[in-house]
Amino acid sequence: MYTQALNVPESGTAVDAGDADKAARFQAIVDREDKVEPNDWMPESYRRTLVRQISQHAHSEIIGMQPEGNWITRAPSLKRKAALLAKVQDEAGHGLYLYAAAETLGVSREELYEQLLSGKAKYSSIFNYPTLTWADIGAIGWLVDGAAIMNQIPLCRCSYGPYARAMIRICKEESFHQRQGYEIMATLCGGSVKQREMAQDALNRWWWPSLMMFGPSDKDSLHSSDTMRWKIKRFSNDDLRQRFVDATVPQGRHLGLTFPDPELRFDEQAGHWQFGEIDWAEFKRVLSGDGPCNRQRMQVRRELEADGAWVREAALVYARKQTERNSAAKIAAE
Ligand code: BYC
Repeated sequence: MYTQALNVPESGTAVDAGDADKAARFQAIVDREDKVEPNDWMPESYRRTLVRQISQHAHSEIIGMQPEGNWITRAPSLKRKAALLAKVQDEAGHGLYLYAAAETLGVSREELYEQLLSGKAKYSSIFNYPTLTWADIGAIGWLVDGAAIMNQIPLCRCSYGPYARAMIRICKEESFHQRQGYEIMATLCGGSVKQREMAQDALNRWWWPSLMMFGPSDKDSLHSSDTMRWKIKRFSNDDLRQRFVDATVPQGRHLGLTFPDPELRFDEQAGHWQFGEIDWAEFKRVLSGDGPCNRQRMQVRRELEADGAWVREAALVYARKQTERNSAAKIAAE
């Protein structure tokens, strides 16, 4: 397809076509909903945007293991422990598919890790909040994975093939995560007064940070116009945030919970739940590294990176020895 038309020198097209032609043909591919694949010609800005978004998404999955990992040893039953352990392992898997998708754009995994560890690359603001009680694990599943699904289902139709394909499996797993979170909340809400209070407290603390996951308001979003033109993003930050609120408020009310927003009300005419103003100063603070847990998250990540160094070294030495052994065997057989 596109690769054949533009990148394969024998066709002559790539050599002859000017950049403007290539860009127009690229946009035509995007507009007719074909997928762009790794060897296809793409504008440098498209490639850079994808590396930025996919790698930040991958970092979010990996850092996102920390707040939940905090409760694996303290889960209230064997069943809950097994489910949480599986969920945290799923997040690691998501991170790895996404790093692999980013690598198809010509960036190495080491570079991406380095960008995370140096603070150059962001990860989702939501993972800079602490998990204080078991109910937080329910709230994360219900709200954080719920927000993730709302944002990520449209990414299954993203114009870049490897990212779109990775998202299909990720979304299936996120749906299961969301359900297990809601089920934890439902169990707590059907329990003792103390358990209900714990669920309400978790909702109070996670509600606003969950709304911030969708990013700045449309008027302040830096990248949306490009990413929507390129069909990386299909809906704006504010549209997705509204969809999330509309889907989630009835779920919370069904559990008998209240939302920490005095301005929340259903607008019959618009058919949407209206909500109050997000604290954008807090959002900016968290993004700039000054949230409740930013330092702790990065310190843990750095320690894990250092602790794992011997595994990476051992794997490289083993791979080198295997190659040497194979070539020695080949020479002997000749
Ligand atoms: N947190 O122009 P904008 C998960 C940054 S993983 C931090 O609107 P864009 C899960 C943004 O990067 C959840 N930074 O950007 C895991 C940009 O900064 P740079 C992660 C944020 O890219 C484990 C600047 O603000 N999901 O669900 O068009 C367990 C301007 O924003 C945030 C993804 O990564 C934020 N909340 O839109 C459970 C999904 N918001 O890069 C669950 C893929 C914005 O210029 N990503 N920024 O330095 C996306 O869909 C988009 O990148 C975003 C932002 C909607 C997040």
